[in-house]
Amino acid sequence: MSEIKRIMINQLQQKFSSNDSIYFVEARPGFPVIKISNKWATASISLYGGQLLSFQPHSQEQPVIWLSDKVIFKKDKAIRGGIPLCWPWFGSNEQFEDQPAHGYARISLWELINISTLANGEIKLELHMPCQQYCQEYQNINPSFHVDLSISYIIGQELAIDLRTHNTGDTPVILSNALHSYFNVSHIEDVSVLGLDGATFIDKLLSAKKQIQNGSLQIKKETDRIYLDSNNDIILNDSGYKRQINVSKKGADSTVVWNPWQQKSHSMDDMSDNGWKSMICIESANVDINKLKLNPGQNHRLHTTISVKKLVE
Ligand code: TA6
Repeated sequence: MSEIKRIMINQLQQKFSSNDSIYFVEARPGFPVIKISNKWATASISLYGGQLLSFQPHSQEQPVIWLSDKVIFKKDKAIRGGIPLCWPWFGSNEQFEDQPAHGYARISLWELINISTLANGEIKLELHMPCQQYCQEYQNINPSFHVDLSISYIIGQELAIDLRTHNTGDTPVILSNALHSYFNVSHIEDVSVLGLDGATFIDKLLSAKKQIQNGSLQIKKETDRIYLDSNNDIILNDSGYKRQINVSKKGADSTVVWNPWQQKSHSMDDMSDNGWKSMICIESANVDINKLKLNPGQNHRLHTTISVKKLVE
């Protein structure tokens, strides 16, 4: 690890040592991770990607958020699992094909700005994405794009996330964003997704054909769907873990549902061959027809709250 990276950890420890609910580790040299443990839950957040890696309320025997057991921490590579931040585009960049998939927020090094303890013992963490490498490169090819990004996490009985985008430039910008949340499940065939009934979705595996969701969604094969104008709470019923994960959202008009299934799992170097069986992505997003247009000075907040309760059979 470079000396600069070692200093970073020491500086973080010193700057935020007053809060005894947090400490810092390195996922591997140069990849600082904030570990949180309070009266409600344990969690961890990677400064690389600015993303949450884990969340487990003390009430839960199993983690709520899934992280690959073959996760790779490597520069320019997104972390497989947790809640990667897709921004300022989703999927490939239609205008600049050589740009990284899902944008550059999830492969940038973020700064920890503040940690505070709220009245009921929840821990709030505020992070900011400085415009470095990828961001600067993107501004070089897209000079009118001057947009600032920050995120806050509140770790409590629930997990609350606010992804805030601010157009600091002098021209309108169009962008997409998503909290690409990986949820930990007992077995993909034991879960049911509610809250999408009647929504129009794009099936990315069927040449983006649009269809209407009928009732709840069960996953029986590779699934990659973008639900449009979908801002209901999404409920993930897991009969194996006898729990219900509720994903409520504001400022997120799309919902993305993804499971790679067996063959695609096998093709990914950072996912075990059986990884697909214990995860499902339910993403709070603004993509496709729900893309965002931000005028100069305008802010946007994508909010999601993740909560867990016993499944009522
Ligand atoms: O959110 C679903 C999706 O867009 C899928 O198409 C798949 O590519 C997934 O994201 C994971 O993308 P990643 O770049 O993290 O491998």
